[in-house]
Amino acid sequence: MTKTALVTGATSGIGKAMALLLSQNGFKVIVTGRRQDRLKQLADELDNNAYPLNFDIRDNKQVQKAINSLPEEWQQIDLLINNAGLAAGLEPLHENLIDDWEQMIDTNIKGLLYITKIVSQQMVDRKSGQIINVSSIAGKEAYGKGSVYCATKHAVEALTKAMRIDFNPYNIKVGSVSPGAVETEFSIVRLKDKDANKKVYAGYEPLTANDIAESVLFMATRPPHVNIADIFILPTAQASATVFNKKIN
Ligand code: NDP
Ligand code: 8X3
Repeated sequence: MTKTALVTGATSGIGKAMALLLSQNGFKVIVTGRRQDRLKQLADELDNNAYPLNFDIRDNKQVQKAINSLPEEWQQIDLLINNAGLAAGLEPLHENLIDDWEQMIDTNIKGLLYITKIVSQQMVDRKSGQIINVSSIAGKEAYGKGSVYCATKHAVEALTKAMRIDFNPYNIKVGSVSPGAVETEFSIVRLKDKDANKKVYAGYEPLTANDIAESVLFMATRPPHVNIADIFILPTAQASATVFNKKIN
């Protein structure tokens, strides 16, 4: 039977790559994000196998309205991928903008919770389903100038572990994928600089969004008795959050 995946943050980067790869591998995909034009373009690209849902994940009312608006044939969600997220700012804590804190906490933690609550309810009722949270190396290490982003991803790690326990009686698989540096729009958003990628990824080969999508596809296609709890994936040139083998002339 065709499975339906819901990928949050599918307008760009890792989420978009996951939506494309899952679709190529037989999943129907609900794609979400704030940028309506990109959602429409992606849904067109995926033909009839995608359904666009346009909402800001920080607003629980919008999340509820969007999920409740799904047509009948899209209502059963077998796989939820909590990918929407961001880092905002890269400064020591005392220099951070409070607005950046709010945006990261509201998106990476509260947004993930809002959509998980409504989608997990149907999985609990059916006693089946899978949830994959996109964590980060920042969920495993804390680094300077990244305090609140690291805190949000540490929260994602804690939520993943607790959700696996809460949903254990209901046959729901819960796991995470935890990437190191992936070249997407992440650094452009974080540094509020359209040329950020030229600096951040200079001198080494970062991961691509598709590298992460391949790991997620693997997790999503294991047999029923296998739950991959976490895939921690780094560029070969990256040894920790701050140690890179950079070749810069
Ligand atoms: P991108 O900036 O390319 O993509 C982020 C996605 O999140 C976009 O689709 C964006 O959609 C969506 N999003 C952000 N805020 C909201 C919101 N308020 N409501 C709905 N959607 C939102 O970055 P990545 O693809 O790199 O990031 C995806 C995930 O991967 C994030 O959780 C990030 O923390 C994590 N990650 C990234 C790494 C990296 O090095 N790139 C490494 C480890 C983890 P839109 O703007 O249209 O709303
Ligand atoms: C993104 C990777 O190292 O910028 O989660 O925190 S890092």
